[in-house]
Amino acid sequence: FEQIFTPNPEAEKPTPIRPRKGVIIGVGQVGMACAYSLLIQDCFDELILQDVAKEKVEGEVMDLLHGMPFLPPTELKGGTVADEGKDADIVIITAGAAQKPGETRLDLVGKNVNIFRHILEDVVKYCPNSILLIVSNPVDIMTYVTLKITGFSSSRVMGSGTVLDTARLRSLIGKKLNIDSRSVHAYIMGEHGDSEFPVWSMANIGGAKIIPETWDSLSQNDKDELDSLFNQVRNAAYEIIKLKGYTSYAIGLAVTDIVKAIIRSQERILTVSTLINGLYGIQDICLSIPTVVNERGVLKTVNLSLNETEKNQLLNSAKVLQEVYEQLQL
Ligand code: 6V0
Repeated sequence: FEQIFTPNPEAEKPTPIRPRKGVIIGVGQVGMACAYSLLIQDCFDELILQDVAKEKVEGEVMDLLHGMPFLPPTELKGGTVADEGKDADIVIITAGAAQKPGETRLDLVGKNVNIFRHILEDVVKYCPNSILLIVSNPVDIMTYVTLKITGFSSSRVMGSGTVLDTARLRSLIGKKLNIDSRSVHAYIMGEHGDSEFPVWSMANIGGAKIIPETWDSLSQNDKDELDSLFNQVRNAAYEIIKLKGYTSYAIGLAVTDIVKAIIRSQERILTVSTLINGLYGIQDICLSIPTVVNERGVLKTVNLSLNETEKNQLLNSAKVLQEVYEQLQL
């Protein structure tokens, strides 16, 4: 192809502006939904796909490369953190066993801890300054495991936590009230799993509280409707897995939102899973609390005035996770 261009002999070496480099480890359903979303939203200059299934990586890279003329440029390659992915800014881990119909997220712990041990050794060695974004389930446990194995500062290790569940809740409320879900402000906090809970006391639409006074002051009909919305959120993964075998698109978009908050230093408030030490009396547990995320990673958590029920729900999530930690041998 030499005849296509006339090189400028005086062209200097590329300027030292560092390209923004990301690695996705695990290119199954979730990893590829993340890759696609990250590419179309122009998040990285370089994106590396890593998986033990080498042929799958090769096929996925080929498939996506053929779409690059339709997209902003990203250098997309297969590789590992030890070669093409060395010194990445963000390493996203979606590798591991996924839930099968009927399995809870906590059922996956043993399998995924072993996979993580193997993966993290190289991450520490070759990407020592990266921010780690954990997606594999059970995500709060895997975030904690990652912190312990890597010894990274807690600002540089976060899990996707309840970012997806929060989006599910906002989307369902928006649909019910016929309001753009971006104008619905509501959080799911706690474990990304069965003990998660909605922070109804703070939920509002354009400043109007969904619960104007207390839960007890609501009519039974309203209570039932809110309970039903939350149950749809909590059971969403089970439902989707039953119907299509896995969940992918929404988590891909959620991960992209977190990556943008980091790479563009947006100071977004997101319910990522982070290490909590002291807040609400919780010690040494990773779970989701609204958190400010920027280029440094986890910058600070938002102090919400939770009501008694919500505080107890948060403590219950912490207890559920603590019980799993006690069985882990790290
Ligand atoms: P999948 O489609 O089975 O993909 C998993 C991939 O991991 C496969 O391609 C494997 O080859 C790969 N893998 C396994 N071991 C390694 C290793 N040592 N190094 C590199 N790659 C490896 O699963 P799927 O993509 O559906 O799910 C991945 C994980 O994401 C599971 O743990 C899910 O439970 C979890 N999810 C988390 C969500 C969240 O909100 N945090 C949402 C959805 C799924």
